Amino acid sequence: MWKLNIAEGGSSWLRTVNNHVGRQFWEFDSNLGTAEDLMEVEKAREHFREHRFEKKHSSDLLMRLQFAKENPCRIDLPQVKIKDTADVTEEAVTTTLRRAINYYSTIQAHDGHWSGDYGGPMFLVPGLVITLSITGALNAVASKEHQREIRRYLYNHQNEDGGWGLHIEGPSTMFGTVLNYVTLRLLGEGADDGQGAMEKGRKWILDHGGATSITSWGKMWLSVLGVFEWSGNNPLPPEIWLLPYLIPFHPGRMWCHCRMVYLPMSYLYGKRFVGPITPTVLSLRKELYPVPYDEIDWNKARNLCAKEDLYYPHPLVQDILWAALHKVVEPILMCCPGKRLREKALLTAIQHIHYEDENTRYICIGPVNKVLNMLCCWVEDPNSEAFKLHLPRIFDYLWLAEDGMKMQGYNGSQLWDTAFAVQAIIATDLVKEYGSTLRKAHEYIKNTQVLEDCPGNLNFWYRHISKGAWPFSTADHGWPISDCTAEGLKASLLLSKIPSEIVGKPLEAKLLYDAADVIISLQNKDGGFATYELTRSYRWLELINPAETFGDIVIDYPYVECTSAAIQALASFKNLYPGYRREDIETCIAKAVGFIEKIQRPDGSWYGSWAVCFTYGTWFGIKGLIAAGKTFENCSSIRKACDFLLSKQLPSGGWGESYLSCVKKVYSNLEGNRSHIVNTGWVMLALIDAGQAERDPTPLHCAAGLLINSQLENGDFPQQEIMGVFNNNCMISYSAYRNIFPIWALGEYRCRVLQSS
Ligand code: LAN
Repeated sequence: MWKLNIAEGGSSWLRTVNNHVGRQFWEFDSNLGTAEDLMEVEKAREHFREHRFEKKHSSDLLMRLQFAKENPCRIDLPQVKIKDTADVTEEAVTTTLRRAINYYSTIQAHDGHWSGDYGGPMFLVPGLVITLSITGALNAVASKEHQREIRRYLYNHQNEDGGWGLHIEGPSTMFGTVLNYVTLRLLGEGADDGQGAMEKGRKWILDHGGATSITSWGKMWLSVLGVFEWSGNNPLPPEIWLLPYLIPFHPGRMWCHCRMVYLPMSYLYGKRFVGPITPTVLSLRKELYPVPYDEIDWNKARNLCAKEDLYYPHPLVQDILWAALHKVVEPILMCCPGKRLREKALLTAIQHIHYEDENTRYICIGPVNKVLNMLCCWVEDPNSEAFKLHLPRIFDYLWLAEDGMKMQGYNGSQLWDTAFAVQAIIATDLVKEYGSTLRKAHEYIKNTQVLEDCPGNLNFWYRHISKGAWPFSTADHGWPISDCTAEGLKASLLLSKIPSEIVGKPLEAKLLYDAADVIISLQNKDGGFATYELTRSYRWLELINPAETFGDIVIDYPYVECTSAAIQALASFKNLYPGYRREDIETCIAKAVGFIEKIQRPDGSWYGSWAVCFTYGTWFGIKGLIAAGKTFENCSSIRKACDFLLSKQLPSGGWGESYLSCVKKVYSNLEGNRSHIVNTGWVMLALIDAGQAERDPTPLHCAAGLLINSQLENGDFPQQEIMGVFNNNCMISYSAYRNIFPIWALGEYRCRVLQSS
């Protein structure tokens, strides 16, 4: 049976700064599990499969089954059902909360964090499988059980029309379909699998024009595999790294995710690297195109993109730029004397790749550059230590649920979820009852702060400071993020106000100061906060975004979420430590408030970039302004925002926002006007903060009733539609939100609406 391991190393090739705290990976052990356990797992899988077209999001049941066995939950409290808003009493809410936190405590890992499924995107497994096949490491790294679970996942997420989407809930795209089809083939599936799935997938591809119209990232993957020609790619010259930093499009000025993904891509492009041509590769050349491979017009293929994939169409300047590079510059760089420059550029690129690997303990900033960097290390030297150091870190990205094994969007969301969970539990005012849960979470937060900057000259490596920051996942990952630092600091400060006999010793003041320093250092001139770094270049750079499926990737833009989180953290910090950098903090908050007000939309909402969408952004907008001391009465932004939120309440009493809100940038209800407990939680939190209870508590009572009625028999909450997003167009799962936000919202409701009325 499969087992989730927590905070374990297990390979001499693993490096760690904190004894692997937060590390999570699944392992198969055939000796584990009773027949009954296995049957339960099988039942969950079967249930998912049967309903896979209606309910595309799995419920993270395998982890839940394991924890339920390890920490049995005593629930002696009866489930509460509300028939009428008059039934929403303090007792009903408190019972619901106790049942919810009892349950949520049972799925806390022993190192204090909450694990969970951070899947969603459907283009990550292919990168891994292609890399492992090329390097010949597939069978050595992925056991047959791993491969079976990956295949299960791919089959489970094939759409009814035979294609695969960009993410689990999305319609079929060429990018998703070709890559997942190829992946199944590399995992040993025949072109005709006997069930018709492969045929249907191939039909989708051919009906939509064939693999020449895959997106640019797809072209790159197919090229390294050997089923697409490099001449059918737009150029990604590594020489860009040799340009002076003064130039606005220097990679050092780009968003770190963009920079870190295009870095290894440019290495592979510069080398025109192609893996071994195997019989499967040769066969794929026939399967993926409606015309013979030799007759494909590769020059034309450079700019093809299926309409299903096109979110960000190339502007004309881009096409001109690529054509010039392709036709004029590349030919020079590919032969003497231009070749010398190419060699130098490749050396610079691989140097930056090694720096990134070393300083993330071979986890890398994300799943895309993880596998690309690993491939580059192998291309540089197949016997290198670097390649071996990469291998065990693959498992940090793999997650298993009843829908199969997936590659996650990060090596987890450990710190982020834990910081929110702490705030949620504290908001219920049931702190004494859940002291041990909070104490463990506190340990996790303390153990996960980043204590050092990256080594060397930070400017040379284009890195911001990290010392004192919190990452999104684990200390070993270590990339600092503005709002993760803010949420980590907020949670630490709240915990420091609770007696240490209950929650353990608080973080030393020095470390809190470091965190405040990091936050202040991340403010842009306009007052806003971006994600990992300062905004280093101009918005017009988006013109050269070559990724047709993603928007807003080229620079690190300022966001309402990050800016609001920074205000909240600095405001609580100032309350507790009024002596430290007081003026800086006050100016910082004032400027941040100005930024938030400036980016509010005319309808009163804020666009949330990292979760769905206007409910999320508006929650942050309101919360930031309130934390800075604004009120409903004295701030028209808050009044407008509340009107906006109230206007979207559904007859059921909840809110339910579709991922289409993010894509179209227009508020969109879920299909059938269904409500969603996570959106409902955010809106309740926003309205309670803005004093809705004193004006008219009815909308809050209705929403609370809905949350109470949604609770499951065991105290858990149901997994509904996917709620995370990045780059406007790709969705990502936040599996802990279904527990965190109902608890947080009902907690605030209990203390600030019911108890104060
Ligand atoms: C994340 C995850 C965390 C997230 C929050 C902290 C929640 C957010 O408030 C700020 C942005 C951030 C850090 C974020 C940015 C984009 C990421 C890194 C991701 C959504 C996880 C995966 C995604 C990454 C870009 C995926 C790889 C794809 C590319 C287009 C490079």
